[in-house]
Amino acid sequence: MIERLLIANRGEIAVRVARTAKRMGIHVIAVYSDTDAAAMHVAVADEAVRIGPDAAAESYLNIDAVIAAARETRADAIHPGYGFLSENADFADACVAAEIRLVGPSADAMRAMGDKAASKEVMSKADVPLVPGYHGADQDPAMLAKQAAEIGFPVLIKASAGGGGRGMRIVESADAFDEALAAAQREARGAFGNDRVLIEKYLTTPRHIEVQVFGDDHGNVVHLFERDCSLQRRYQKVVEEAPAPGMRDERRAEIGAAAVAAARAIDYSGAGTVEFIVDATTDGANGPFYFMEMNTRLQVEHPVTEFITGLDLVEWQLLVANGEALPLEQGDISLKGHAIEARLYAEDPDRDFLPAPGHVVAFEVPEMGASVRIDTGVATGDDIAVSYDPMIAKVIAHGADRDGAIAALDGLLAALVCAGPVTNQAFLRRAITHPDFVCGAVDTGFIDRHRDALIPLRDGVPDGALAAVVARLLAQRARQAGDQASARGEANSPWAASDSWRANLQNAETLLFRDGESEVSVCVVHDADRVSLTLSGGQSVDLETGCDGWSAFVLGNIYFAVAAGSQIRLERIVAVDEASDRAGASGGLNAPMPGKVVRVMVAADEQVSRGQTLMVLEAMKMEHAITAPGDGKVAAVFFAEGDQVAEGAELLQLEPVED
Ligand code: MV4
Repeated sequence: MIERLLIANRGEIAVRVARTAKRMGIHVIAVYSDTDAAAMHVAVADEAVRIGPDAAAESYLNIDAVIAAARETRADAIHPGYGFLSENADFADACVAAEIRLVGPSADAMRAMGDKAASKEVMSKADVPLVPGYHGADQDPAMLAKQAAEIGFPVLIKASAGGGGRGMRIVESADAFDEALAAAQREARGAFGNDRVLIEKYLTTPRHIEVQVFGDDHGNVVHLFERDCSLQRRYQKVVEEAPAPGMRDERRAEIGAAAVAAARAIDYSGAGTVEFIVDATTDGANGPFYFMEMNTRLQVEHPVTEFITGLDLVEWQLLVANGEALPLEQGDISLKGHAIEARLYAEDPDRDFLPAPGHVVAFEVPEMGASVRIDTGVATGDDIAVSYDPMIAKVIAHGADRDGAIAALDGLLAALVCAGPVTNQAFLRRAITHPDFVCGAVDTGFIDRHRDALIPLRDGVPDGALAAVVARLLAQRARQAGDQASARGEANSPWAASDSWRANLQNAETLLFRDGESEVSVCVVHDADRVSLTLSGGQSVDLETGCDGWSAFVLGNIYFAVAAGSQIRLERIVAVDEASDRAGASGGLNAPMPGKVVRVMVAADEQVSRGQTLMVLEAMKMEHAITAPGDGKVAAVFFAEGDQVAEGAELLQLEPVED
């Protein structure tokens, strides 16, 4: 019986695995890199071990460090989660050598499925359908060209060792073949150190449909139905659902049986996923299906399967690792309702979904219920690190039917507050409410095809967002004024009153913000009993009633307005006269962007004058000076030269000069 489980992972999956393990009475051991020392996955564990610095190669991918941590903590099993070491056969061997159970399949099963051409050979022998193609060892270019012609154009050349679209080339006609082959081989050699390729008939409208399978060490194999993961960008999934929209029960039974045959062909034990590609040209999810690859681990999107089956897949993994038989037979497993998962990423849809790591200023999760679930390893105040995957959370909803699931997921995405990093939150809402998604017309081209509708250009800053930002700014000033007053022992002074934040009450003040490339100005008008804004369009907005559902968060001089899953980032442009207006500079100075500290020019207790350069950051190959906003004294310096800093990180603390 597993009593002490080490989880060799981080983030939401480590938190997820810990939840079930603890419920089963298992002692949970976390591992962490330096940057993760205070992460949620460490906090939820019973015990935690540092395994190395931030670089994954030196921590979460370091087999020796993980095994040493397991030995040191007397773990009797290791759960690898997904990614990192989860499909690493050498790691599986190392676990065997250390006499620690790995919650996962054998090293042999991992090796059998690790190479695309080899895995297709195994599946072909087991009568699992394959895309018409060639996956032999003979790589003579003339022979490959002949194979392509026999298959019929268009064909797809794929790297045998590949993944993630690298080393892949579509070839439309015979005369383009030789050049495409050379390019695919070059790319494969560079990416995988192996230039072997396979050639397949190219499907122009494919769906990615995968089947969850489970095996045990007693010869039982079952499937837990399929998931449709067709919504992808950069060959990475963003929305996954179960069951596949429009798939008929008969086809469901066929694809499930094919997946079970695939797992049996390699004596599979534990949780696995058999990926198929479905030709959705004429009959949607019911088109012909072909084996693509098998993933020998638990997958990111397992929660949708848990929702429709009512099962806990991590519990099943732990039971199988204990040597027990699967808890249910195929006939006892039934499908209920529909579930959809959306992956919330720190990435910028406007920049082709480039990762956008940053500081999480606010992460507020709505109340969970029986049909909604958010899996995350992130909390307010965390940084989405550059070193790892930028996924923030998985947002999942279950409904009696697909429409119910869409409505519940959209409501959940609208209620979730995530301020700070640029995210795909608004994009996700648009994707799952797009008419084509709602009617089940999904395929792998969905996001590209609907790019304009899913990623619209924003036209200015909504009045409500601006009102929320100004309200936040005024509240902050009032609090600071109050703090200064109470520090002077003047609890009831006018400084403490929020409606008169300055002794010399100004009737009107212009605030300036940067919104991307453009500037936004707003005039704040203080009347006797109310504050209103005059916007650049001339319209007047009452500060108290005009926020229109927006709320705002602040980090240094950057304001984040959020409403219903959308976020607007405004950078305050502080006029020089306000800085000199203050008695002195005081408070924190924050990094305006993620970067590296290249120079630290002051030390604690040093007197500084307004405009003096205190620190130099390097970001995106450019240097940015951090200067003193006024005369003061350095209270603390939080970083040294060479340190990496997250956006918004407090760099130095200044205090006013004593009179
Ligand atoms: C294909 C295909 C069309 N025809 N194979 C992309 C990544 C790799 N895992 C398999 N991929 C594809 N293989 C044939 N014969 C189209 C894709 C493909 C794709 C597949 C699943 C999900 C998203 C995709 C996006 C573009 C292309």
